[in-house]
Amino acid sequence: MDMTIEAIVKEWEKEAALTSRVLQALTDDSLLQRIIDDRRTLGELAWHLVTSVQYMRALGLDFKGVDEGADGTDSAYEIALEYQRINKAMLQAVQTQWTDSHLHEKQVIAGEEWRNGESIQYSILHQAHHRGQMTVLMRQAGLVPPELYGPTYETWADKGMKPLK
Ligand code: NI
Repeated sequence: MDMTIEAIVKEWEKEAALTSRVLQALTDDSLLQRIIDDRRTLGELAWHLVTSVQYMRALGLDFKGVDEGADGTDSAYEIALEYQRINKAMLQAVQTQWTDSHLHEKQVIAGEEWRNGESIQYSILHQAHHRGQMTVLMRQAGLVPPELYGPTYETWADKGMKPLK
């Protein structure tokens, strides 16, 4: 990916659309699904993707984060809505507050030097990582995950093809 605002915003929008697709497929009941007792629930992972966008403020971007004290919700609809809001606010901040040169500026994050553009790429991959976890929990909750990077079991079958093993 080019280190330009245009390229990064385009990539982010594409990946955020996939995250939104996952969030919109959740039901309120499914939010309590977890793999084992002391691990994060599907709802906690979903909320984590909302708050992880907020961390982009640590790069110097100024936009409204989640409300003070908000620690998730039991409404899948609200989580999906808040994700869309914060995502739009973050992208608007990138487009109005940064130029391409900001993407090359370095900041120390958790003891390591990161260029801002790298931090954004990392955050894009971080979302993909958690989407993967979420689609497994969705299956366990009896939901059908949406297509993300290719066909799902159901969409293979819909096309009259044998799902891959
Ligand atoms: Ni994470």
